[in-house]
Order: sequence, then structure tokens, then C-alpha cells
Amino acid sequence: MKLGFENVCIMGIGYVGLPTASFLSSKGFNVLGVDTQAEIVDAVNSGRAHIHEPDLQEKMAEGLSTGRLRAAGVPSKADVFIITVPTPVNEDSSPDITCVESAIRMISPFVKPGNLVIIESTSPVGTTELMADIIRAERPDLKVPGFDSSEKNEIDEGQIFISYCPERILPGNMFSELVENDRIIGGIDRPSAETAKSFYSRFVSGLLLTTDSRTAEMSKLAENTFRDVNIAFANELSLICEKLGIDIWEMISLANRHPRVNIHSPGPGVGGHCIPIDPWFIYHSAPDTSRLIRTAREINDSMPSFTFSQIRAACKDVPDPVIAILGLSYKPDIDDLRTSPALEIVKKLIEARAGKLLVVEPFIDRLPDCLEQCSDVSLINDPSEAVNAADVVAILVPHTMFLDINLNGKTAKRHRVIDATGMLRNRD
Ligand code: SAJ
Repeated sequence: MKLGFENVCIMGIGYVGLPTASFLSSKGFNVLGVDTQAEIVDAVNSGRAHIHEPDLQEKMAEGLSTGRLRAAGVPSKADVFIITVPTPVNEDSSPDITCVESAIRMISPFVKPGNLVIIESTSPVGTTELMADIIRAERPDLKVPGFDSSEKNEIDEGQIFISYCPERILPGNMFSELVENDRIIGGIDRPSAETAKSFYSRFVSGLLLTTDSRTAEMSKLAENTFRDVNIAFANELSLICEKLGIDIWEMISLANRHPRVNIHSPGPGVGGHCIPIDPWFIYHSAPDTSRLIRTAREINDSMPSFTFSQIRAACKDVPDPVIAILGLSYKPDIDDLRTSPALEIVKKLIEARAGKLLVVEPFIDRLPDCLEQCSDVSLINDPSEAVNAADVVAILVPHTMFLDINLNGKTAKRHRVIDATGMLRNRD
């Protein structure tokens, strides 16, 4: 069977799908990016990136001008289908994979023998098999492989290939990581793993590590959970050091001089759409044996309240305090406010009527809807202006442009500074 990979259909052109689509088009693939949100489709087709990522705008423009990139609301025939839709959690923190299911149902009518279907969305263990079941039910005419972790590498003539290949790209550095990161390639069967490996070998310089789909699903969850648990340890240490009157940043920098110790950075909480979510996927598969994972989640989720109380304490005795909030995104140098601890802290301050809030967030040009109607909050472009007008300065996100902020200006003596991420401590 001759396999082609020229035509790629990417389901979901959000934070992972759009950079991937733009990148693949710049590598010579013909890419159709599909999204159910018409505004996103229109924005992409008119050359406007709806997310901020270095070089994304240029890569998109190049793809559109060569005709290799376009967006649509529905899929069409392709050689490779890549699923990059969100996998959030429900109210009870159990995984919600309905977007993956619906993307698979959308592509099912277009899948042909020899096609490769890749799931990149972070998913609970067993999702790839469930998706194969859906395609099998929708398309009884196709040969859809079942889970087989053996090394048997005989292609069943006319079969399709299904693999789980988790994305691992770090927002802010996506285009390097798309090429350089090693990739885990988990086939539902061996021919699927080998076919996906052959596809990724066209543009990845990192290692292509093949395994079965279940191991690949778990590896992805373990990577992000590793980070969550490590950050929780750092956060717990910061709570302990606060009680004991020890400077957490000095303590960590000393401990990290040990050749086998690498304590992560404490902060105002863990945000984004991955690290605070993925550990729950493991927990819900095995709740009785995921005690450490659950505790880590609880510690990290408690951090915005801790930072909020530090800001409140700093405002004590200040009549009508003005509070400069430096940073609103979930981490430095990106525009993504999803699950942002800083945003949660701001909402708590508003609820507590803590004072007038001067928010500086260089990556957005208007406040999110949840803050826009609030008369106590304004978005200020110039960090120095906010700092100079404030009684209390809360540094919640260490954006690079904040590194030069002068907190020793004429009003410095009045400032009380909450340096939640150790930015000042680490820059000095
Ligand atoms: N954070 C800390 N302390 C630290 C490191 C991070 O508090 O020492 C906070 C950040 O401020 C942020 C949150 O954790 O609020 C998450 O940031 P992050 O940089 O750890 O991760 P993400 O969510 O931007 O991207 C992660 C990455 N995974 C790992 O590093 C294991 C990325 O490679 C994945 O592709 C991505 O999740 C994903 O999509 O799964």
C-alpha cells in the first residue's frame, strides 16, 4: 500500500493546532485547519492569528500566500488527520473528552484506507482505543485496527492507522520545540506506530520513540504530573519558609547547588490548560493509588489564596490602597489567561473590595470580560506608571519586560512589594 502524507487535516486550530498547521504548511504540506468556531476560521483565513506565539503571524502569512494553509469549519479528504482539540475537566475534575469524540466523528466520513489518524490532545489512558471504536462503528467498511501492543508489524492491506502522539510544545517556544523535541509515538498497533513515525520523521529532528497507544497516553500525563508534583513541593516549601521566617529564594538557590537537587519555583499557583488538568486524568483512572498526585493538586490550587492574603496583609493600614498588579497571564511572556492564578487573585481582590487595582498585562489590549465592567480595575500600559501610582505592588507574572522595572524610584519607600514569583530576588 502506498502511503502519502502530503495532505494534512488538523482538527482544532487553537493553541497547539494553529502553530502546528502553520508550521507544517511552511514545510511543504497542504494543510486544512478545521475549527467549529467560525470567528477562528475567519481570522485564520484573513491572516490574523488569534493567539500570541513568536513567529506565528509570519508563518501563517507564508502558508496563506503559498496556498498551503487554509481554514474551514468542516474537514475534507486528507492523508493524515491530526486531532488537537481541548480536553478539559468536568466540574468534578473527571476528564471531558467530548471534543476529541466529536472531532473523530467529523473526520470519520472522510477517512480512506491507508490514512493516518493521530491524536495529539492530552487524553486519559484508553482514549485512542475508544476513538478507534467510534471510527469502526461509523465506518464498518474500513479496516480499523484494535489495540495490539505486540511487535507484529504486518500491515493489513487496506487498513487505516491510528496513533497517539502527544504534543509537548511549550507555549512561547513552540516552533523550536515542534522540531527539536523528542516525540512519543504510540500506535494502536505496530503498523500504526511505524506509519506515524514515518510522518513525523519528515519534520522532527528529535528522537521518534515508538510504543503502544496506552503507554504513550500515560507518558504524556506523567510528564505534566511530574511538573505539578514538583511545583507543589516548591510551593509547600514556600508556605513552610514563610512560617519559619526563611527566605525561600535564597534557600532554594542554596539547595539547588547540590548536583542531584533541582527544586522548582514556587509561585502564585499553577495555571494553563495542561499542568493543572492532566494530573486529574491519572487520578480518575486510579483514585486509590493517586494520593500524592491529588495532594499536589490541592497544594497548587491553594496558592492563589495564599498570595491573595499576602496582598491583603500588605494593604493593612493603608487607607484606600492602590494596588499595582503586574501580570495577568498564566505564565511569563504569553497572552494566555486560561486558568491563570493571577486572574483568580485579581477576582478575589475585587470580591474583597481590597482597593483600586492597576493591572499591567503587556500581552493583552483589553481586560477580559470578567473584569471589564469592574470600576475598581483599570488596564495600564506602562508598568512604571502603575508602580508609581501604587501603594502595594504585586508581581504575579515575571514577564521579561518587567525585569527592568525600577522599584527604587521616588515613591519607593511607600511601596510594599509582593514578589510572588521571586522575580526581583532572582534578577538581582
Ligand atoms: N510554574 C511554577 N513553577 C515552576 C514552573 C512552572 O509555578 O517551577 C507554573 C507556571 O507559572 C504556570 C504553570 O506552572 O502557571 C504551568 O507552566 P509550565 O511552563 O510548567 O507549563 P505549560 O502548561 O505552559 O506547558 C506544559 C509543558 N509540560 C512540561 O513542561 C512537562 C509543555 O511541554 C506541554 O506541551 C504542555 O504543558 C502541554 O500542552 O501539555
